[in-house]
Amino acid sequence: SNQIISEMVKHEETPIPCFSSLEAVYGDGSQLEEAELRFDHLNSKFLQVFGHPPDVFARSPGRVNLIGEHIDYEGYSVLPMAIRQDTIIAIRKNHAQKVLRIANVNDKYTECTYPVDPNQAIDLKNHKWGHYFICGYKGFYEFVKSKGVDMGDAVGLDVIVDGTVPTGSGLSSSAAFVCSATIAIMAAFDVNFPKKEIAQLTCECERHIGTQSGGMDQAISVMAKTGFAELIDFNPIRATDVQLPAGGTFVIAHSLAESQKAVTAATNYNNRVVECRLASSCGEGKQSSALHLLLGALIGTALQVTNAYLLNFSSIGGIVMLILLILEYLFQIILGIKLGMKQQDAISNVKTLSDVEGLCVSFANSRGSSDPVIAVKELLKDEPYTTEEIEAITGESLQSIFENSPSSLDVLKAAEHFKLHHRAAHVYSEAKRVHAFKDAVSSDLSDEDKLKKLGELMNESHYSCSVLYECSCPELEELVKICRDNDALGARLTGAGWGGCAVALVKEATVPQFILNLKEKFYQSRIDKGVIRKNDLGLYVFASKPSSGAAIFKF
Ligand code: NG1
Ligand code: MG
Repeated sequence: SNQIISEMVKHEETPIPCFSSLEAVYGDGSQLEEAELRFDHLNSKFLQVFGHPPDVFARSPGRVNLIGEHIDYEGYSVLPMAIRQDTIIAIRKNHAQKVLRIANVNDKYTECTYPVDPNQAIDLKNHKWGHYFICGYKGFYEFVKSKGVDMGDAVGLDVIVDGTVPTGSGLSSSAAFVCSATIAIMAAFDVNFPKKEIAQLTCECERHIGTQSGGMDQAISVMAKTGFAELIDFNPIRATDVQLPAGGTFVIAHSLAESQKAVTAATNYNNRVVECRLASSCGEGKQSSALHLLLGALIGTALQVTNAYLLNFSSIGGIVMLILLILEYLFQIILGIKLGMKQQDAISNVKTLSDVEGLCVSFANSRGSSDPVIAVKELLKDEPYTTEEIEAITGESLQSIFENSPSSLDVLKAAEHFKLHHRAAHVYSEAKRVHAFKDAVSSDLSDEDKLKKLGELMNESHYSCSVLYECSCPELEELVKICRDNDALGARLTGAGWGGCAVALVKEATVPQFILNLKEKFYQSRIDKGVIRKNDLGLYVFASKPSSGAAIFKF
């Protein structure tokens, strides 16, 4: 196992591989043929648009998340695998023209031009597909600057993009684009870095589009290995290979509802990030936090319960117990401060639900459990919190708490209330399911029993996403139900949700029949209505094997 560990470390420490032929990434089958066509086409399109061939290419894949949804930005591990669909970018430095020209092989995406200034602001109110390239561009310059590398004067870049990851589908077309852009820019400038640094860098890059992303998509896109799913840990980013049990296949199926996260961020994705932050911490460097929030909620709950007890004159023991708990809780904070932690530090260091897990666990422990979900149940009320209620607890206005985060302020504008209890309950329970999934894979159960267990965990994950996190939609609910009714061992939405794909775990031998059933029961009516074309079905429902990560090509 020492050898395995050292290989693991080596993998993350290695730079993005550079190949002079396609086989290393695309194998030698039909995928290779398809890739050869795409690279030829990119080359000739490049010549046609820019009048000369590209210097270098970079590719980065999309991903399907098997389990661990909406918890990466809360600091918890997730378990995705790369899919074969990817974004390929051809690039060349252009010293003659001080402009970034971003074209696409697909005419649907018209050429975008941007200035070469790495400090340019991205016009978020006016969303354009090329913005994703600029995410990589800005992030690249910030990164090299932080490393003390002098890039000299900015030069023009000629770029053509070819992406096959379906957009708005929860398969991370955005990360495939941002990662391939960043890596193409690196390759054009002839620099390379360890994969784990690029995973971190590309995660930060994508935040320039205005989503407060966690790092899952970029991490798997950069660090994936053929044949393995990866357990991705954060802070620091790490990838551990997960060999899935034999006999099972993951089938990806599109609900045909498109989820445009860059456009709906304020009400969907960023809203949940903000809710989690409020559930755990209200402070970006401010004196308000989880500690206040949990404490306020605790006292609130205690008073409520105490009132109830007093009303029916029973259970003096219950009151004593509650008072003890409050004292214990206060004691923890005071202890922290007495042990040398400044109050402000104790408070402002809490940003995510994983930061307060320790506190939750010790609270739960006092109740004879080690489950943070128990603490959430008792400390955060079931009903949504209003802004006024939260401000009463934190003693500070939400506007001022989030004053440095414009995208959070957009969330506050759009939100009526905050479902702290439900969101936190999802995050803590989902985090546990990821580890249960990983443990089942490496247990000594038979492959068949392992697959059964993985399927159950996927079903539980979907329930939690749908009911507690409310990131599903009617089309996904229908599709997941059809998957289960047709013998999937488990099925769930994948990616951010609110549309996009479901992933189903299916016994390998039954995959063709399963796909036929989905076609008949879900897609046929949509074909009849003209929503999709029959010939395109293969784009919307397909079996997927774990594919390889990002690469550079220089021929
Ligand atoms: P998708 O579905 O690819 O947009 C998003 C986030 C992930 C993760 C998932 C939910 C970005 C780039 N990606 O993925 O980090 O939070 O939602 O698990 O925002
Ligand atoms: Mg995305």
